[in-house]
Amino acid sequence: MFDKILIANRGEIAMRVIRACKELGIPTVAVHSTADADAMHVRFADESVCIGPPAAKDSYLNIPAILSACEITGADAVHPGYGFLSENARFAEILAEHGVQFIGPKAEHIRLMGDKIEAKRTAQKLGIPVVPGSDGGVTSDVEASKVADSIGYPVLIKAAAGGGGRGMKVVHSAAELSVALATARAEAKAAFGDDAVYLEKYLEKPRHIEIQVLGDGKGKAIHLGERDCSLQRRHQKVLEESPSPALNTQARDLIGETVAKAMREIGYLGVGTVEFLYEDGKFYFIEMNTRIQVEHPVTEMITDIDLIFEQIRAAAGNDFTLKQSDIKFDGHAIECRINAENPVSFRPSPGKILHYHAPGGLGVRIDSAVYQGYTIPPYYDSLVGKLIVHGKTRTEALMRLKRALDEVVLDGIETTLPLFRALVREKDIIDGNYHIHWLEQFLARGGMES
Ligand code: MV4
Repeated sequence: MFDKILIANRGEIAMRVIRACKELGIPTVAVHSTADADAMHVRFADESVCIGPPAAKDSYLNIPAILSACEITGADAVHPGYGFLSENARFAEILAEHGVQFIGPKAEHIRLMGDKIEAKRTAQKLGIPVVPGSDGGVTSDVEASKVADSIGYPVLIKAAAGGGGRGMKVVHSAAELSVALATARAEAKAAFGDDAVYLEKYLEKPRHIEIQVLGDGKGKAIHLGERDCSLQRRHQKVLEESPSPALNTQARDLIGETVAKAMREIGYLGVGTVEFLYEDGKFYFIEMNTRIQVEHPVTEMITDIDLIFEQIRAAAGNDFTLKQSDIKFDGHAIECRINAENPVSFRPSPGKILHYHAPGGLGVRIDSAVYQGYTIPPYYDSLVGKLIVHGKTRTEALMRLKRALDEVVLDGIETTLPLFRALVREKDIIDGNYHIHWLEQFLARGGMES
């Protein structure tokens, strides 16, 4: 195992990694910007190093500063959390060149999945179902219109270097195609420095269902079921749950085993998430994320597997002890992302937390890094904490969520708590009857005002 782990992140995920390290008996190093001197991860780590000014590009994205912090403290591994440098293949390589282990997948797999065209091609080759579309990138109008005619309109233009919803364009008819293609290409070039785009059949009302995988990097891999993350706003997930209300055991086992087999074939190391759109009983691969995700706790709650622990074990080169048959799915979990935002306008609301009371009781988990008196700085994302509930059934989990939401006290800033208090009372949510556009439609019809 590692002698000392440096956490190249902040907020609740830094706390989550510190907790796993404490249980493993591994000392930790926090890094922080000048704006985060009072942050909880700095207090809970064994050591801390200030790595730069508030702007992320000068601190949490500052590779030389993070390397120096490893050197100064003698850390032999870095956990990147999510966001920041977590999917930066070059960072993983630079650490390796300095004798520091990146806690994440092999650099080649990070790079492969970062290119959405290559990722899709690889997925298809590995037997994972993909969205019908162009075979790789499209370069000419003629090629694009051939593909579009064969799959049928509407089609979606996506950027190879995009992902997470950035650089997409829906095209409804042949007449719009040429202009849309030129625009998408120009926008991709400006945003990512890469104008490669590809075409897909546009799915109108799918769900977003993702499969959690875990591999040892030596050809063993398992899946840990799915998370339904269909409730999103502007490509930001708002509420996630597992199991998905849309799947049965047979559908889960089939897609899970397909994905796990693919991960065995490429020798995937550590945790990963394979994202699908799910419509009319069929799965369509869209992307793979090569990092731990914000919503990983819902999987932890129903499998009783510590994903950060497994990630660290795998990165240290340990052989797999888990078998697919060891994985049992127990009950139902739901996560709410509580953001420091106005619940109607979603404008960020940083500031001082005047009163804080966390909910508790059976089946309630909070992953957060705030405390009463803490001032949320304006420089980073607005996630304040995650409320995760677990119950024997979905009904029980929802009941528990409603109860826990009413227990939270978080004063001094605006939060998205009122949104969740409204959502748990919506018939479609109670029935599990929603898709990727449901939340934006709910907000557009004034669901929060009425
Ligand atoms: C799609 C799609 C419909 N059809 N692809 C958006 C984020 C990126 N990961 C993929 N996205 C989509 N890809 C096809 N062929 C609709 C979306 C999409 C979406 C996907 C998941 C969750 C929320 C979404 C919101 C809008 C659009």
